[in-house]
Amino acid sequence: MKNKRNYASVTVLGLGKMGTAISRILLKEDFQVTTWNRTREKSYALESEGASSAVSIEDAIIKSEVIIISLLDYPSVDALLRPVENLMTGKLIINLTNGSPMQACKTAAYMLSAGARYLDGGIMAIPQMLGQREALLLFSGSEEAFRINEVMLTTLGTCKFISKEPGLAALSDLALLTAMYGMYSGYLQGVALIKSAGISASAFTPMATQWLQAMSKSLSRMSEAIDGKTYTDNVGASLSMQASSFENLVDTYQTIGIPIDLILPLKKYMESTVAKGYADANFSAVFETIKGSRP
Ligand code: FVH
Repeated sequence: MKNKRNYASVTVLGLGKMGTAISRILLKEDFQVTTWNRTREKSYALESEGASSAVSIEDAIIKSEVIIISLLDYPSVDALLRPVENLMTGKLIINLTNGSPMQACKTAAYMLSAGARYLDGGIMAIPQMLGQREALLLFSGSEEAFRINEVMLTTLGTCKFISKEPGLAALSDLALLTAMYGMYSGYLQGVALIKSAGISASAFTPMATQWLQAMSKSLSRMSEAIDGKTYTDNVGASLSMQASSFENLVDTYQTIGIPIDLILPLKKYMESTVAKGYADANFSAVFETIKGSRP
């Protein structure tokens, strides 16, 4: 096992819910943690747990070789760090702020030109999950910096290096969030239907969980069908059948008078995929209608 403490101190910029959770885990793992937050009061609790609060952003950067950033958004990161670029030489910047791939690439470029190494990260976890294996952290940028700091980063969760291309952790993060929002919107739409019959969300949820867990197993088969364009192999539920039964779903919501806006767009995509000749394919063929111009 590599030594976790191969540098004196880690600085955490941003003590929102996530930055506070990150600092707390690093403290528990015996790292020397320096913190900085725009609103000073948020650092008091961590001070009593052993963190040292920087008196200024300059002080926060000077104190450590490794700077972890967890701010609300990239404009806040840029506004904070652009004026102190001259202090970045030799530092490793690990930016865990959520953003777009374009923002990540832009920030990587100015950090590199300021003489820093840059790792962009996406956290696929809520603060309460941090420090557990279920928390997934995605990284892109300097692979060397990732490998050197992997032991420290792994104290936060399961870490995966995606690519040297700095924007790809952010892109992967957004793709995973897309999948999560699809699940949440389907769940909420289903709750709206079930509650119209006086059945509680709590009674519905164990059934929904069992169903979604079972169906999540089909994702790997879908991925194979998409990558290999083998949409008609081993079809258990044809797209034309699913497009037909989707009518029942729409009819029921409309009759009861519940808006179906969250999932109604699927109807159009299923129908146009069938019209393209994929009637006998499985559901993954809808990808052929939603994909961009890239293969
Ligand atoms: N919380 C979560 O579940 C998700 C999990 C996945 C990753 N996200 C991203 O993590 C970033 C931080 O999220 P957060 O939950 O910690 O957010 P807040 O609790 O709202 O804290 C925001 C911090 O950002 C500071 N801040 C905001 N604007 C500025 C600014 N212009 N200059 C300097 N600092 C700024 C704010 O400071 P203050 O309000 O306490 O003074 C907080 O430290 C985020 O990208 C999530 O998408 C979290």
